[in-house]
Amino acid sequence: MKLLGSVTSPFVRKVRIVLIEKHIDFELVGDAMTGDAPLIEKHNPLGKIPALVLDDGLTLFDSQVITEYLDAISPVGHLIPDNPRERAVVKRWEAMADGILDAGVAIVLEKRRPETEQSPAWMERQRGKMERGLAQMSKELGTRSWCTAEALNLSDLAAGSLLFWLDFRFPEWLWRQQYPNLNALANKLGQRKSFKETLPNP
Ligand SMILES: N[C@@H](CCC(=O)N[C@@H](CS)C(=O)NCC(=O)O)C(=O)O
Repeated sequence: MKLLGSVTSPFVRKVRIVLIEKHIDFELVGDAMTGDAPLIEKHNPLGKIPALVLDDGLTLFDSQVITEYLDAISPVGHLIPDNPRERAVVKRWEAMADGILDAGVAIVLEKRRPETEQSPAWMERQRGKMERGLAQMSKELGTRSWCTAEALNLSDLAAGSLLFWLDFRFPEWLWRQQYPNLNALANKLGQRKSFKETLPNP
């Protein structure tokens, strides 16, 4: 299977981390967004990365569909619980982390527009989603070792993809000091092979 993406996208990183954690072979096509007619548009009409092209040609998107599929095709390192409520709680964490990323990506893109066309009020609204989302994550993590269970699962991997992306794109945000429990979680995740092998600046 081929993963279409870029090395800096946090959504692509989450999928790469899941692939590595589950020992699934894949080929990363890291320039799927570049050029006038980016490759991604041939595979995902929405023009967003990641997209996973399966060996039979079916393309899967978005990242939450892909992570669920990957967990289902291999029993190795089960990442999404079978119990409906536990499953929903894990998926909710993934939605929360991805939602914070959506707001963050929107701010990054807005800042790339000419300054006169930027909307400070709109960016402030996105920032509010990020601030509230991170506060909620910290509150729900509390003193636990992992986000939702006694062992690592998809909720932790999604949270980690978000947290390291904050370091990368919002270095001025001292979230590690603000939320020591999220800092401890990130430090623990950062030791894993899957995170070490997917750094945005290898
Ligand atoms: N909900 C999507 C979000 C993906 C996304 O926003 N990817 C960004 C890159 S980080 C993108 O492709 N943006 C291009 C665009 O929106 O046109 C997912 O989880 O896969």
